[in-house]
Amino acid sequence: MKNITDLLKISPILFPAMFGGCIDKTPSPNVIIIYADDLGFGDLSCNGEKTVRTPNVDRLADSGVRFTDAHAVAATSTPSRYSLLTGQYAWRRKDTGIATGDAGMIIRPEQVTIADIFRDKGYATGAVGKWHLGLGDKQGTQDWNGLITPGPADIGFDYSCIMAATGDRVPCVYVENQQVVNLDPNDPIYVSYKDSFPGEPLGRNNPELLYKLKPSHGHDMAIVNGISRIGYMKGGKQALWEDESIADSITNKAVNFIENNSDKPFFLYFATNDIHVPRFPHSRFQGKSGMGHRGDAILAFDWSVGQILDALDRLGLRENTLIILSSDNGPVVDDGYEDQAVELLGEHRPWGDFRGGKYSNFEAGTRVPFLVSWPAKVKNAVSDALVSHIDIYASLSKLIGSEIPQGAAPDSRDQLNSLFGKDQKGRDYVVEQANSLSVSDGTWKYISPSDGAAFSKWTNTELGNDKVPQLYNLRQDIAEKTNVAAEHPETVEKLKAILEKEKAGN
Ligand code: NG6
Ligand code: CA
Repeated sequence: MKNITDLLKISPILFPAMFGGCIDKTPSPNVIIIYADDLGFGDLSCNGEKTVRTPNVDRLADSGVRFTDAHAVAATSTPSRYSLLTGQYAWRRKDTGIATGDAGMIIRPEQVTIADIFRDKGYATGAVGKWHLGLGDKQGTQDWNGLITPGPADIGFDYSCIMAATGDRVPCVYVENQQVVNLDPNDPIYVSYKDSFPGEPLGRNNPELLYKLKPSHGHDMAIVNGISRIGYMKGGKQALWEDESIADSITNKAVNFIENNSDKPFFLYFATNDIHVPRFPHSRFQGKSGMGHRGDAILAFDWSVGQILDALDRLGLRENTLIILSSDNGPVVDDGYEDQAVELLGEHRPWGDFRGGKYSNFEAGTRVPFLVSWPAKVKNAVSDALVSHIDIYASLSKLIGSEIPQGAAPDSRDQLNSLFGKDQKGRDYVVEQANSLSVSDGTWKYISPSDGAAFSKWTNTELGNDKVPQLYNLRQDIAEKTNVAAEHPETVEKLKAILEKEKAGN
């Protein structure tokens, strides 16, 4: 295990929790990050859409700060998660794109993550739910039938119960403390992203076996639980998850973690499977939103949030628990399965007022729901401050009085005052990653030129790629309709220079 005290080369003094510059007697808060998957700004009723009801998330919003200009670091999962946990922009590394289910662990054991910071401070640390950051040393070399290492324990998490990648990627099993749960040793698991396994049915060859969901694009390989996925898998029948109970299973694990650690400070990274594809929520949610599986998955997500809040209330921990709720990237309606999300969307606007969505350079790619609640310390407010997940690392380190070792979290800055609603301005700018890099200062948004496609017909997303520089005035044109780069060359130059400086740094 890394020893941060050694990295800092200081004596192991335990600092009391620091807050607002003075020593505070409040015991160290518990910290929970609830990280939804593909949940759009408009997918929550607290953000103003009338077409969806998320009462438990609203409960959280009513007890904290609700942000209107908060950004995930990237418009897809792996780079966003990498950046959140390491405090380093994923685009600084080439190997941080959407990971396969057999990717080696992308965060290397020697990197100091935010979980390491908490663990070093005596917190119990846990990661539950979607991982999508790779496991093991190298792609395709994991032994899924033994201890899969390196894994979450090597990057700061004492406890983990995770899905290796995503719901739509094999292996479709839970991995608890780096071992597959409920595995029958007589039925070992094999995974490949190169070759299919002879004799195993595939979505593309056996559509008659797809009794739960059929793909709309891609997702035509291994069939698990009546749904075809990305990647090939064989064996492990007893360990396979059932899609309709994923929310229950991982939420229970998260609640157990809270219960088991209620007598000491804890840090929980709870990354839900909802509302990523394949969406196949439990029967108690199916048909309840009127918007098909996608809307029902939002209800399941909301239920999970309610379970966490109820557990904290039950244990008397709510007051001194800091909860951050957000999403890894913006929304997508058809992400590869025929689940009627498009047909039943109706008036609902997952992206709110913003253009684009998941995968896009436009705002809806990274402008995500963001709530911060800590009843003991933070007042209820709405904040337009410009904030980014990149700063969660340094801000939480500050909160618990930890110093960040040299070289760790190079892009993360302390923004506690913004997160707590005291500073209404936030960052000077945020860097957004999709196909291109963009910079927004809250008023102006610059998207760097690229050769990428302007539109994805598969997901029906405006990707925001253009061969020419784009500049939008978000104050006057929140939907990024009019490129005003030609009228404001000096602003283009200014934002471009910011980006170049960021790229040259760290
Ligand atoms: C894409 C998948 C999509 C989703 C995404 C990752 C296809 C056709 N599409 O490649 O379904 O899995 O990767 O999503 O395979 S993320 O939210 O985890 O980044
Ligand atoms: Ca995602």
